[in-house]
Parts: sequence; structure tokens; C-alpha cells
Amino acid sequence: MTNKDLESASKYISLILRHKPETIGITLDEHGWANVDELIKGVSKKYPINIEILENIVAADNKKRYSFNDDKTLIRANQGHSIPVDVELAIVNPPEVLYHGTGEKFVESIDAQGLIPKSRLYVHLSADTDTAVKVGSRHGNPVVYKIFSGKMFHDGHVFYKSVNGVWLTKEVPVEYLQKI
Ligand code: HQG
Repeated sequence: MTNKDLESASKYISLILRHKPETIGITLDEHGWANVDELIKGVSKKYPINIEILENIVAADNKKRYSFNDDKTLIRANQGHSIPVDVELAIVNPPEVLYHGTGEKFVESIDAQGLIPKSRLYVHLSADTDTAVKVGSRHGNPVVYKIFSGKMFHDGHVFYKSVNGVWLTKEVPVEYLQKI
């Protein structure tokens, strides 16, 4: 497989494990796990992969998007789901500030409503502004918000950190947001 094919296969796996497992006729369990053999079989109809290739995709992923279970019979996405699965994230005390990158076109609505998860389960936040700019650029001209996460936590909002380092929370009301 060429690097380009590997990248396309990885995107396809992300779609299956986060949003639409039905694309290849599989289901995820309540913790987001898919059966590795079923995944390989389903993905292979479009991109021929085997366990070695899948292991390479998981290991080489630039954002560490996927994890295997211990005996590598199951695989799941670490975060980013739109379907309701519980990937058993630990509740953690966030740093005093976190960041969220978005597109300019969403600013008016965010300033009125705060940050909402839209199609995903959580709002995604990062500890650094570089990541926020990159995430925001996916939506056009990037705009970065500073989130007063320490204050949110103090006020009872719950934060999670995915195993690949993405900060997650259900919503960010406007009073905890500041455009930078
Ligand atoms: C915006 C990628 C209007 C929100 C990235 C965002 C991330 C609002 C968009 C991960 C809003 C949703 C997630 C409101 C939020 N009104 N727009 N009230 N509240 N929004 O893609 O955070 O490569 O679902 O600002 O790196 O951009 O897929 O979320 O712009 O970690 O692994 O609605 O996806 O990771 O867009 O990105 P998304 P996101 P992967």
C-alpha cells in the first residue's frame, strides 16, 4: 500500500470507529470496541489491510487516535466519537486554562451560545494554542478561544483527558470563554 492509501484507510477506520460502524456492517460495544477481525474484513473491501498493516496504522497515527486491547482482538478510537460510547475516561482536574480553535464563521454563534459538542459527544480542547490553531484551520480562518477551565472545574464542570491527550468537556458556557 502507498502512504496515500494508508492515510485513506486510516480516515476510513476513523469514520467506522467514531461515527458509522454500519458502513462495514459492524457494531461497537458500549465501550467503543470493535472486533479486530471484523474490522479488517470490512475495511479490506475498500482498502486491503491485514493485522500487520492495521498495527502500523495504529502505531504511526500522528494523533494516536486508536488503541488495541491487551490481546489485540479489539480496537477502538480514543476520542472523537459522535455515537454514544463510553471509552472509560478518567475525570481529571484541568489546567487553569485550555484552548479551543474554531473557524471564524462559527464565532457569532459561539459568542451567543458558548461551545457545544455539535455532532460529537464532547467539546474538544487542547493545552496549547498551536494545536488549537491547527484544529481551527480545519474550519476556515482559525480563531482561538481561551477557556477558563480552572474556574469551570471549580464551578462543577467535569473534564476528561483522552488517552491521546485531548481535553474533553460537555460544553463551555460563554462566561468561561475569551477570544485571543
Ligand atoms: C464549533 C480533530 C457554532 C466548534 C481535531 C467546531 C479535534 C460551534 C465545530 C477533533 C458552537 C465542530 C474535534 C456553537 C462549537 N455554534 N459552532 N455554539 N460550538 N462550535 O470537527 O473541535 O483529526 O466536531 O468550534 O483535531 O473542530 O478528527 O470539532 O469548530 O481534536 O482526530 O463546531 O477533531 O481530530 O467541529 O474537532 P468538530 P473540532 P481528528
